[in-house]
Amino acid sequence: MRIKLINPNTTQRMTAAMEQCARAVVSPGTDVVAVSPTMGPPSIEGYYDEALATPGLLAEVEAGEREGIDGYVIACFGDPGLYAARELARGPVVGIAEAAMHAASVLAPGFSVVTTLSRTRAMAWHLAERYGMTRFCRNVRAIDVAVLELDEPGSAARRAIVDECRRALDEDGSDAIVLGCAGMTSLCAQVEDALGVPVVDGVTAAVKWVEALVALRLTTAKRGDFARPLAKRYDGEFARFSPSSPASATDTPPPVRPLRYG
Ligand code: 2AL
Repeated sequence: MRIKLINPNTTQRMTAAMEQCARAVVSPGTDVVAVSPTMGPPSIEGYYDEALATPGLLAEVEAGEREGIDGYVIACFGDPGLYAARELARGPVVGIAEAAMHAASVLAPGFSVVTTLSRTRAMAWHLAERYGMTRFCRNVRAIDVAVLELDEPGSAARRAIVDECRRALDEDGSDAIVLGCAGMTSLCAQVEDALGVPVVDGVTAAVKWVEALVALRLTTAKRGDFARPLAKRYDGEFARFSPSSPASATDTPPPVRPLRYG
């Protein structure tokens, strides 16, 4: 199977780091294709960044449908464009915040999210509400390190994350941590070793979830809210995003694949 991991920001080194972590967790026979759009913000740190990252992300999903991709991961903690991507995709689409929060909710009675900038804390709370996770999400904390500073040489990010996680465990009544940025993926194992509690990275959690759904031959429902967008002509620079007619090849049902275990 082929899973497309889309980093909706344009920073290739982040995409490459995520690809490495994703490839380390998938089963033999699963290929992870990691991409970032050619247009959009280099990091996503607010609603405006999210909005302008979304067209490039959706173009990658539409291209994936032509490439025969089986499922998608949206690898940014705001899960930008998640529902729009589901309208385009035949296979499952999972966001990393969605995957990480759901995973943490079965590992511990309560978790804290530790994210990058304070300004994105409310975004994470909105996602917890959207996913029915407020029962489990005890707090959303920020280290106030910008996304692109996380992996800078000599960055104090790992130390800042561990310190904030310790405060979360002491003060929030949480027993697990959700890492609140795709740029934290490669730090996950070190943070978990330092803390001794479950630390969930959404990139790897989402990749394994998509892999499981595809192995179960489950696809995105094409009745109702996630049906293909209605065909119409968009104006101006968005003309190339105009949804095609519902009778297009992308609406033919997926081929039935045999169930495969192992
Ligand atoms: C993110 C993320 O995961 N990638 C990005 O560019 N911004 N989210 C965040 N809260 O820092």
